Amino acid sequence: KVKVTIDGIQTEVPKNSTILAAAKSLGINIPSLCYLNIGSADYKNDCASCRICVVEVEGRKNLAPSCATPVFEGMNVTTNSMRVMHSRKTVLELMLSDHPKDCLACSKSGECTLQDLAIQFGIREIRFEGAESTYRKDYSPSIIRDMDKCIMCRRCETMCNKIQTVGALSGVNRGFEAVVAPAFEQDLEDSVCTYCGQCVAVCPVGALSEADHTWKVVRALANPKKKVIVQVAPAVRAALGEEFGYPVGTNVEGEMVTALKKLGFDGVFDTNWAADLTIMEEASELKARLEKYLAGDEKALPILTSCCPAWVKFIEHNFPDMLDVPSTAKSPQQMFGAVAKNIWAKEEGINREDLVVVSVMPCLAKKYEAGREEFSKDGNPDVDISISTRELAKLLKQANIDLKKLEKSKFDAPLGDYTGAGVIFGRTGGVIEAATRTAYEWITGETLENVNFEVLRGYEGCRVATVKVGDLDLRIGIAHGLGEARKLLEKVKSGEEKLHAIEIMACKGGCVGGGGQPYHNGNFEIIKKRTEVLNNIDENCEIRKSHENPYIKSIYENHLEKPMSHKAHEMLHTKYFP
Ligand code: HC1
Ligand code: SF4
Repeated sequence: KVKVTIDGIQTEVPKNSTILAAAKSLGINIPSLCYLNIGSADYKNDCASCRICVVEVEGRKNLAPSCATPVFEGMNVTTNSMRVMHSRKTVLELMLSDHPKDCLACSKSGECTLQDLAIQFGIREIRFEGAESTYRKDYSPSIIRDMDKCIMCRRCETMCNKIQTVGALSGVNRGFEAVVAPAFEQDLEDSVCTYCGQCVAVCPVGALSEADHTWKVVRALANPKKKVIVQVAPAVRAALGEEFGYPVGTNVEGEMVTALKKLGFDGVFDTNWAADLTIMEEASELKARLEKYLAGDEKALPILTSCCPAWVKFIEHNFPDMLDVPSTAKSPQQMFGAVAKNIWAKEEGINREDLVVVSVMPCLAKKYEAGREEFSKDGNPDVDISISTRELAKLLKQANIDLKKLEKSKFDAPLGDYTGAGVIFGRTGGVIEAATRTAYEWITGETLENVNFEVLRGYEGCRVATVKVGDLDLRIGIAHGLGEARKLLEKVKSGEEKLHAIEIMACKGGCVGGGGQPYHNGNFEIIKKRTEVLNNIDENCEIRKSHENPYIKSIYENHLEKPMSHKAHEMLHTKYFP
């Protein structure tokens, strides 16, 4: 520990602390912009490019960026001298000099850190007349890049390169021409981007935002010729409340269902239900591949989960020789769409073309997934429109629907009834835990008494655990965050790690930390609280194994015969493309 004095207050802090962290421990919040720390040293952007967090250090001539300056014994820091405040304000004014002034119409208005700082520092005029850059906007299926708004904070680069190891974004050009872009300034759509949306999640301004589809939903709802139904992903209910002033970690499922009914959807259903269906197919596939493996076909395992579309795009780009490893089961979003359009619509007497399936997802890659060609029939997609948790919040606010004023209600039957196994899909380790609950019973023929596989839980980026299934020690790997996924897959590929089953989610924490969730600004504690919401729902579900879901059973009896049947294959499975 070292003794430091900050704004006249003495304290002791760990040796390697930065001034920013030391000040925070005293309750002094030094304003910052580019800095980002989501709980670990390798999950950090401390390039000190913005210079908003500068402070005075006694004995040092120049102001020091507090995010990147370590403390030393006897250090004396002033965070609020006239010189510091003047410097911060000037830096802000310089940033604003070439920043577009269309704040009113910006996608980030109201949630922009630069705007917040301009308010905090009372900027009333921009003293420096600067030229403004004029990059073309880049529209991809999931993400819009508006680089005129980029302040070169490098958060997206850190996220994409260091944490996700995708390498889709980096700084190109020099001086005024400098911009963060894919290689050769190509469009995101032509790059290796996975649409994980994590760059959007950390962009402090409006340079990166989701492709906003809220008005597509409004138009569909207003069209009297269309029946419009909605499915909501597991993780949405654990975070939507944050946009309406609920404490972080509040389950707003009931209020959310009421809100969606008020918006006018003809059916309010749950992706959790389809997650149960996914488990039926995935657990069957695991069992079948395990049998082959035990009969000597070493290549039959490991099996990889395939419900995360950013992860799927990542393996297609980066491990094209491993495309026989993921389960062929479609994601719950797509299984829901396929069942809704091919079975439910028929039962309800609705033509496929007259049914609009909307999904609310914590994820931006789900927009891209919904648009993949293999998930449509004669040009009509199984899922028509996908919006994020943030977009749903905006839509509800535009429609004067305040979640806090609503009673709870229940999802519509039958595509709304789910088990505890379905809801934990939304957190890291949940998909494989759900699959294990079902596979255990199918492989051993015994009833699983304790469904909580604690060994599969936790927040470590990459973890390996062994689960006893009868005589078999099933070795399971779990990774969240694409960087961790890459490391794990490389070990599997080289033979260093021998696993039977693997779950990969592109975002830290799984879907609860998805790129379409309310901004958490690098605070992993928020992601943990959302995780607890899903675990609590699971704990309180009467049925906690997917194969015991009554409507799942009946859909096989009436339409799909059994998991992995020819019909199930046609409707619920997919292919991957290098
Ligand atoms: Fe997910 Fe999934 S859990 S991918 O994380 O398999 O997005 O929540 O909807 O499809 O169910 C996301 C969440 C979601 C799918 C499910
Ligand atoms: Fe990189 Fe993900 Fe952003 Fe694409 S969406 S640029 S992969 S961080």
